[in-house]
Amino acid sequence: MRSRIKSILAREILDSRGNPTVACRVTLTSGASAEAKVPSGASTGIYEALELRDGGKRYGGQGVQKAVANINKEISPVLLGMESARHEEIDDVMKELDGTPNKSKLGANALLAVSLGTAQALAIHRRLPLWKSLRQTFNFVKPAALPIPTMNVLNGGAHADWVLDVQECMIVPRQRRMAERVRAGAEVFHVLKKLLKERGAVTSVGDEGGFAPRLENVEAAFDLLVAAIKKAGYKPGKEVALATDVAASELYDHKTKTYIFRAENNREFTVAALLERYQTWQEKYPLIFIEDPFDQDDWAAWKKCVPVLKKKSILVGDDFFVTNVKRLERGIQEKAATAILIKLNQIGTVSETVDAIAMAHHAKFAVAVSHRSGETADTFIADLATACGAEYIKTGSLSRSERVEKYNRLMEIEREMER
Ligand code: 2PG
Ligand code: MG
Repeated sequence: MRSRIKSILAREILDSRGNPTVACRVTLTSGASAEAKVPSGASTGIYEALELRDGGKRYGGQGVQKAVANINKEISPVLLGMESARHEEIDDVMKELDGTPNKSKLGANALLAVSLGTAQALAIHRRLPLWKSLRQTFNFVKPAALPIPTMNVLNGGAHADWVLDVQECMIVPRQRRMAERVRAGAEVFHVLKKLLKERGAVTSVGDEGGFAPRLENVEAAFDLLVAAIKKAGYKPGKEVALATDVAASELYDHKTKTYIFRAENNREFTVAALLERYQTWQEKYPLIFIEDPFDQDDWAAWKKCVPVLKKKSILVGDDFFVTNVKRLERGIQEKAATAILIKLNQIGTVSETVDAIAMAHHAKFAVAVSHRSGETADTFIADLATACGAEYIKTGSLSRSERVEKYNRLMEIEREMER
């Protein structure tokens, strides 16, 4: 009785890029109260749920006053008095109120703020760590476990003015303990900075806290990472592997049906040529994770290449699946990928996110829970990744607080799990 929703109050805040986003405080009848903050992407997939922006002059059109008003005036009155532990019901009521397939009436940013805030307030009410409370509320296929982090230490693509064609070059520390993974990641990150300085390259960081130097090509980026891993005293592959987010929807030319690497003098790749390049990467580097290797609509390419590439790497659908069970179901049926990237704001509620995770795990797909390039101090994804036993978490580099806070939370969860 004491965990019913007593009040919901949203406001406009800024994300890590200085753009407005939605924050929402949910207070329960017990007095438990939490404020959730919603992230925002830059390389957004075309099938993502809609992020409602105001348009007009304020904040260059990026304001979220409409989404905030939708929470305070439309959603809040309907949810007051509802039992916070019945999370699916709450999400269903919001979906019905919105009534559109992509949450374009009220905004996925509005729905998600309420959904996240409810889960966080309930955890406080239960006096449980969030990951434990999530396990009480939802059914997960796998036991709770800490994920392996994929850390984006070299940024490119839309996140770093196209200094590099692939959006993210990541290191993947595979130590037994989370604290050791974080330490290995940070040590490699610092050695990488030294190596860049020695070459006279810039060491300023991109949106996700990774370095954004202009490098000759993607291979040069991987070479640098392997050198940094070795110099930091780790074995490439066994102790620290590599991952990449090609974000290929951003490279795809719909007219010519080719992939254009603009930082490499507009080099054009057919699917066959791109596949060959990926295979060379797999031979040369310990590349265990390739995200969005092909365009979000290029099902033929995914289907053709995944059987070839899956022996050495997991093939992760981000823009391809957009955390959407309909797209994921097709992907599973057609064996078009082997893993899914999970982003809460691609779909807009916690329940639907959990549904996508469950479908993936049932199909033996790997799950990588992910941040967005525009982030906040909210660390919900660290708890979600642990609660669902996600194989991976992708939450940026070892700098910028909005990234590092997730790692700090994961190390805290490790201690909570040992208690
Ligand atoms: C991605 C994400 C996060 P964005 O493509 O995987 O790294 O970027 O949030 O800009 O979509
Ligand atoms: Mg991606």
